[in-house]
Amino acid sequence: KTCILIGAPMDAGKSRRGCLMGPDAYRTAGIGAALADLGHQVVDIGNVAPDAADMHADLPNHIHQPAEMIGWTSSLARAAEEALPRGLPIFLGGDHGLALGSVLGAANHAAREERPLFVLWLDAHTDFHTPQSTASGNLHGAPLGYVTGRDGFHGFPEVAHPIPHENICLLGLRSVDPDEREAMQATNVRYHDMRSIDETGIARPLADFLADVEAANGMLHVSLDVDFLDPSIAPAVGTTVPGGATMREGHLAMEMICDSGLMTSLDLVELNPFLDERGRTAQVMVDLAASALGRRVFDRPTRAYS
Ligand code: DIR
Ligand code: MN
Ligand code: MN
Ligand code: MN
Repeated sequence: KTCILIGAPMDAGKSRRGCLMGPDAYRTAGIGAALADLGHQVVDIGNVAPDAADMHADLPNHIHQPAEMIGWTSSLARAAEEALPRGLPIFLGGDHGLALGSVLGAANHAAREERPLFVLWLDAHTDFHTPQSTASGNLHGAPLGYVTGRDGFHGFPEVAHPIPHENICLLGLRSVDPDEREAMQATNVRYHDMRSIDETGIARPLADFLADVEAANGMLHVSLDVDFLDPSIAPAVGTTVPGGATMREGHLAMEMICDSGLMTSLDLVELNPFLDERGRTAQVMVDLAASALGRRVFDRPTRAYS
């Protein structure tokens, strides 16, 4: 594959600073070499900047950096649309606000290809807010609200191809705000909290989802939030929540994604290198990306989950 690294040094999706150092932390941790060692062609296009944009008077006052969020959304959607015809874009975040743009661009590309887009969201949080429902004002908690076409994203690029709820699968949930919970429970989004992963394992819901992506000839965008993982193995994130995915659950999910051959774009988000020692969490994220792109101990004769 051709892996296209796209740096998104964005911090606008929340108040705590540091995620803007993420792209360079991933580069320093060797993401390029790790993917090249797996036989991929790696193109690093460097860092994207936000478009100039104005805030919109209809957005609530408590929204953090609204103009920057609008500008990042349009520039990253364009970056996604430019990269997807040439290879597999990997967005090096930056906070999860980058996914308003990366998923919007992937949805526009999939529509052009006349294929459905599916989204796998690996996160402690549902990120299903609207600008009106978010209490924090941090739009890193709103990308799934935006790309599914929820109302209230005034001034943001139009979502011409909203992702159908049934094309979305979330794994790892354990911190869901009341408004998001009500809104999500009213949909047929496939949301799996940590209890459900404890009960069934992570392989079963993921295998079911991947089988549906394949049956629909879908494209698959994977959005990996650092806080999907347990803070004991991935501490460098501003919103740690105890009780997250283990290292083995993370790698199993990534290896299954690789076996499926379905992933067409990937976000690595919410890494805050300022909260870490010696780039430990960046290294974990690079290793997970490598598993999603072919690193393994032994090959499997058939898919382990079929
Ligand atoms: C929280 C945090 N639900 C909010 N969201 C995060 O501010 O809306 N998403 N951290 O990954
Ligand atoms: Mn998130
Ligand atoms: Mn999160
Ligand atoms: Mn409007």
